[in-house]
This record gives sequence, structure tokens and C-alpha cells, in this order.
Amino acid sequence: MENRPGRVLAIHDLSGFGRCSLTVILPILSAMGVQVCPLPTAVLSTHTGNLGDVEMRDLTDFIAPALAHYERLGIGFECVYTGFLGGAGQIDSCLRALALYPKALAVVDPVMGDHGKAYRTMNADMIRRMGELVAGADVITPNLTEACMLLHEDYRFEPLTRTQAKSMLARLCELGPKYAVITGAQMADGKIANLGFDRERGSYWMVGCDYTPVSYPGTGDMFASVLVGGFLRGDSLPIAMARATGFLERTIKNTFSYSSDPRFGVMFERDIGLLESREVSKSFSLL
Ligand code: PXL
Repeated sequence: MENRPGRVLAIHDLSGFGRCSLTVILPILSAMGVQVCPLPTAVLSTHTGNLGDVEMRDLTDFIAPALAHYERLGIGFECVYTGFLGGAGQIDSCLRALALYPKALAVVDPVMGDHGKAYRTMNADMIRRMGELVAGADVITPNLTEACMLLHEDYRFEPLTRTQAKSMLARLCELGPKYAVITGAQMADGKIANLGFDRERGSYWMVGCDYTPVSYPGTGDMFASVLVGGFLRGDSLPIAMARATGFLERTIKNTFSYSSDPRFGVMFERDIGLLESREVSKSFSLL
């Protein structure tokens, strides 16, 4: 048996400025003792959120040959983790990656939009085909906008009741995954919460966090990365969710205290050392 840290194949974009996707996934998972092998889907000058004319190069042609190279090398991965994709054609490569490593934990972050709107790089075909990728996942981590897109529902601007949240989570798992996590849901009791469902155990979980009156890009990528690191360390779903929520709450509050430009992302660098610890600062409860 190979004795080494867990290894993740991370199929996401590389956005140079703005703290999202691979620029947060790499440091977070490394800090958690996990090896990350990035397979970039696109290279961008910045994320696509309100920073003007973004330079973007699509890397669809790169993904399949790079996967074939890893296959020739016989490299193993304990987790395949997909995120922002540059086009519908990349779904086939992601499905290929899931098929190549059937024992790996398949984590699909269906990055498609936020605040009730699709990202400008998305189109109807990509949204439809994201469902195929989700069907092959063990874990999915949509935000509320993406959860509504996957379920073909209109986005809810009003807070979620617990009954509505459970229904959404159960229907997301009916699409295929064992675990569904909805991030950043505004609950009817006034809390912001991350919500999870473990299909096999039939258990619903909730981790609440304080509201900060600003929205940063990349928080979904940060949350999912800490969740992945937790799973690879052997955390249960609620423990992994609590760890990820605690890290996000802390780094978001710290960033807010600097009054930095929100488009520049979460200033997580000063707190990254917290991820080395196995301690979980946040508590979780049944939904
Ligand atoms: O954090 C999600 C994300 C990833 N990649 C790119 C993005 C975004 C969100 O805006 O623009 C390029």
C-alpha cells in the first residue's frame, strides 16, 4: 500500500486575481495536509464578478490529454473535485475523470451562479449538462441559486423554512449524490446556514453562522475545499460542514474588519494555519 497524504484531482479554473477557484483550493487543501493536483479548465485574469473585461482562455483541449497522461502514469487519486467549467464540452472530461477513478470521492461543486442569477459564462446547455455530472457525484455543494437551477425551480428570494430546506436537500440527493450540502441559505429564523443531507443515514444537518452585510466571491470554493479536506481526514458530514462554516465565518468577519473591496475576495491568508488543527470550533445541529 502506498503510504502518502490524500491526493485530490482538482478540475477548476485558475483566476489570477480575486481569490476564487484554484487560488483558494490549493492553499486550503495543502494546509489540511492534502496534495492537490490542479487540472485547470480555463485561465482567467480575474473572476467574472464585476471586475471589467476579463481575459479568459478556455482549456477544453487540455483536460482530456492531461487525464490520459495521468492514466499512463498510473497516478491514483482519493478524490476528484470539480468546479467552475469553461464550457459544456468539459462535462465529458469531468465524467471521464470520475469514471477513471471510481473509488475516489467524487465531489462536484456545480458552479453556475449566485444571488439568483447565472454567471455570465454559463449557457443553457451547460446548466442542463451539469445535472449529468451531479448524477455521478458522491458529494455536491451548490449554493441556493445553483440548488434551484439543478432542481429546475425559480430562485427563492424569501427565507427558507426547515421543511423547504429538507425537501430541497432530499430532491438534490435523488439526482444521485450521497451527500448534498446547500451553502449560504437564509433561514426563516433569521440565521444564515449551511445545510446538509446524508442520504444513506437519512440525517439532515444545519450549521448556522453570523450574517455579515457583504458578499465576497470564492466563498463557495473555500467552503467546498475545507469540506473536501475534512472528508479526506475522516470527518463525518456535520463535522466537515462545521469546520468549513467556522473557517468561512472567521475569515469573512476578519476581511470585513479591513473594509477591503469585496470584489478582491476573502483575506484568508492570515488564518490559513487554523486549518492544520483537527479542532472544530463550530457546533452543528439536526435540521
Ligand atoms: O467562485 C466561483 C467562481 C469560479 N471561477 C470563476 C468565477 C467564479 C465566480 O464568480 O467567476 C471564474
